[in-house]
Amino acid sequence: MALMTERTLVLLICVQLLVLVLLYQVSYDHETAHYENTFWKSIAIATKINKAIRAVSHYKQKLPDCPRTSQLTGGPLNISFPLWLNMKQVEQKHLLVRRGGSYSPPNCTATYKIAIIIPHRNRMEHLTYLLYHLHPFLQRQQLKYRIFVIEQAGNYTFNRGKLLNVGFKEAMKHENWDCIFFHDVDLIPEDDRNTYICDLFPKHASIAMDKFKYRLPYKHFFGGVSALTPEHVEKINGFPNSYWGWGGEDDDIATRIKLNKMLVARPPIHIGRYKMISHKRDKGNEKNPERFQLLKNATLRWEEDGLNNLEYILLSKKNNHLYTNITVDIGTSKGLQLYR
Ligand code: UDH
Ligand code: MN
Repeated sequence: MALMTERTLVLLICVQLLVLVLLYQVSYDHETAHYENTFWKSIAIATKINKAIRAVSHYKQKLPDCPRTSQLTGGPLNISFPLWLNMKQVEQKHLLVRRGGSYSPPNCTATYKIAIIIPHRNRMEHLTYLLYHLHPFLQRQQLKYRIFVIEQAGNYTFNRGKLLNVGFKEAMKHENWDCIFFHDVDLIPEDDRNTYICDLFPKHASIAMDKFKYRLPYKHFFGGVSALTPEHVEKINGFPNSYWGWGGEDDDIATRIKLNKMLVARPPIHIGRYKMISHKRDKGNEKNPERFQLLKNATLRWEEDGLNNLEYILLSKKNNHLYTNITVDIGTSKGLQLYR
C-alpha cells in the first residue's frame, strides 16, 4: 500500500486549519460580542481529525511481518541472579516496554500476541528476577506481549487456581490474545528455543525443572508454566477455584484436559528447562489436606467449578512500568467477602 506522502499530510492540516477558522467566525455572537463555546467544540473536532489522520498514516506505514522463527534467539541460557537487583534497575534496562508491561517488536509486526499471567503474593524478590530475565527472553522471540501479575489481597490461604482464572478473565478484557502463559513467579526459562507460543493442545512448558533434577516428577505433572489458547481455557471451564493452599490444582487441570479429549503438548526435555529460585513454603500456602479428596471428584466437579462460578472483587489495576498489577479479593473457602 502506498505510503501517505508528506504533501498529503500538509494539505490535510491546511484543510483542518481552514475549518477551524471558519468555525471560529461562525461562533462569534454579534449580539453579545462573544465567541460561543462552538469554538471549543471545533477544537475538539480538529483534535479528533488529527488523531484519525495519525492512525491512518500509522496503519499505512505498517511494518513488515516478523519472521515465524525469530533470528534473534540462541540456545541454552546462563541464568544468573545478580545480588541486590531491584525493580528500578530492571526498569531502566527496558525503556521500550510500555507502561503495564506490554511490548511489540519495534521493527516488525509480531506474528503472535501472548499474555503472561503470574499468580502472586509477597514474592517481590522473585518477581524482580523473573522480569529481569523474561522481558529480554520474550523480546528475542519477537512476540507482542503483556505481563499481568495477579495479586491475592489479604492473608487468607493462597489459591493459585482461582488467581489463574481471574488473570484469564482480566487479560481477555485487554486484547484477543492468541495464547496465555500461566507462569509461576519463581521459574526462569533456561533455553531460548523454548518458544512462548501455543500448540494445538494445551502445553506444559516447565517439564525439566532443576528442582526435579531436570526430569518430569510424574507422568501427568502440569505445574509451573503452561500455555493454553483462550479456546482451550474455555473448553475446560478454566481452572478449579476450590483448592485453597498448596497442591492438587495442577493435577486437576491435567484431568480437565484429559476429560475434554485433549492431549498435553510438551517441548523437548532438553529445551523445557527451568531454574526455580529456591524458597521455603510460604506462610498462608500450607499443604492442602483436602487436595486428594478434591482430586478424586475432579470428574464430577469440573463443569461447575471454574470460569462459570468464578467470583471476585477487583481491588485495583495498576499499570506499572514492567507489568500490569491486578490486586483482587478472591474471598475464602466459605465464599466471597470483602478484604479489609
Ligand atoms: N505464590 C505466591 N505467593 C505465595 C504462594 C504462592 O506468589 O505465598 C505463587 C508463586 O507464583 C509461586 C506459585 O504460586 O511460584 C506456586 O507456589 P510455590 O512456588 O510455593 O509452589 P512449589 O511447587 O512449592 O514451588 C514447593 C514448596 C517448596 C517447599 C520446599 C520444601 N523443601
Ligand atoms: Mn516454587
